Amino acid sequence: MQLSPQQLKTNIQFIAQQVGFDDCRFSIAATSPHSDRFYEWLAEGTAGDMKWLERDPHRRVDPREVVPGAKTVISLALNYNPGEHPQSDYRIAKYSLNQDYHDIIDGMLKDLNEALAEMGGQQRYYVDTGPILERDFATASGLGWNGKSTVQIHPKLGTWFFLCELITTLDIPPDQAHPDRCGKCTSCIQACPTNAITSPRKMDARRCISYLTIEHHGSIPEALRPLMGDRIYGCDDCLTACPWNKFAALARETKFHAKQEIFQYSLRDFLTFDEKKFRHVFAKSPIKRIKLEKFLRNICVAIGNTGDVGDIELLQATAKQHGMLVQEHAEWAIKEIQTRQ
Ligand code: B12
Ligand code: SF4
Ligand code: SF4
Repeated sequence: MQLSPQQLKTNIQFIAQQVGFDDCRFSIAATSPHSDRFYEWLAEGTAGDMKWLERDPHRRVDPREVVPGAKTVISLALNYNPGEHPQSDYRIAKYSLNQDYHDIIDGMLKDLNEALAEMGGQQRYYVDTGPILERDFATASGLGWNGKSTVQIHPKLGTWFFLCELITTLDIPPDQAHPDRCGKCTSCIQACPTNAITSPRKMDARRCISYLTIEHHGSIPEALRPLMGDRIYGCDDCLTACPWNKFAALARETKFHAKQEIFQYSLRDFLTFDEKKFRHVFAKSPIKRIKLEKFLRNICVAIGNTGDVGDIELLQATAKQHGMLVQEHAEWAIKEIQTRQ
């Protein structure tokens, strides 16, 4: 029996919930209404080292370029709110306190894709790394709205959720877009330690601590280092500031709950990590993606901002043991500590 478009929709939403997603909504596979903003952003050079964003930008703004004959984008949300964790002398973004979301969500999308294929659809599915403006299509589907921080806000989940999507040839009735509920609030813009949100819904990624600690490969610009404080992987300040997180519940997926083991270590402990230890502690974590050198670079910046003379000997030893990148940041940290004294 042929299912009606509305029956297809109800079935897909039911399966998405069974697979574990927290929300599932639909938009028409068409050019993003904000594609101009994306081209502008690229042209201004604010994407920094993320040259992969410049590859085939027309594909990123139009899902029909990715799946010929695509009719619908299915946007899905997965809550990652990791809950409370012990105190530490550093900060790591909430999304990376346990297992890598790419691995978890990929399996969930695979299940959903199989179900859609049985309904007669052809799909491509993505989480994070695919050629699609995930937040624009989530906005179009009414899943939430792009806040002034540029982060997608969900009326129930707040900011703590991942996005992913399936681009499908199935023709499914679209949902209504969600109204923008930021109102006069500017908390996220004020909370940003590096002024990376240059105006509402516009960011200079080169100033964002998430970019500097994760995506940026080389030396961190000296002017920005003091503003990074104790943040060693990602940044949550513009998310934490958002009042829409007031009722955000803990993630159902326990693999996102804060892994207590990470908090056994201090910044000084991290500085002594070698390849083997780094790979062991961050085995399933997204943190392993930045590799040891960049991790140590970030640790040096945090110690430079928060450490004391007791850290100098260890920083000197670290500078001797590692390549130019770590050496330069360790020497900077020593100077910062000495200046503070
Ligand atoms: C590149 C990237 C980054 C870069 C650049 C961030 C950025 N703001 O663009 C860096 C490394 C800095 C980054 C940081 C983070 N990221 Co990131 N990132 C991406 C990625 C891969 C592409 C984003 C992109 O295309 N940017 C281009 C710019 C131009 O897009 P934009 O800022 O969203 O601007 C658009 C809209 O604002 C819109 N627009 C403009 N004006 C208006 C007006 C209205 C009314 C509306 C509706 C829209 C609108 O037009 C613009 C063009 O499309 C996406 C995954 C994906 N494939 O989409 C994940 C993604 C956005 N990141 C994610 C996360 C979790 C983060 C961090 C929270 C991680 C952390 N804790 O450290 C931070 C948040 C920082 C922030 N304030 O955005 C999640 C966000 C989930 C959510 N709820 O929004 C995503 C979707 C990954 C995922 N699959 O879950 N990220
Ligand atoms: S993630 Fe941090 S640095 Fe980046 S825009 Fe938000 S508050 Fe600013
Ligand atoms: S902090 Fe305020 S302005 Fe920023 S995204 Fe949340 S509601 Fe919107």
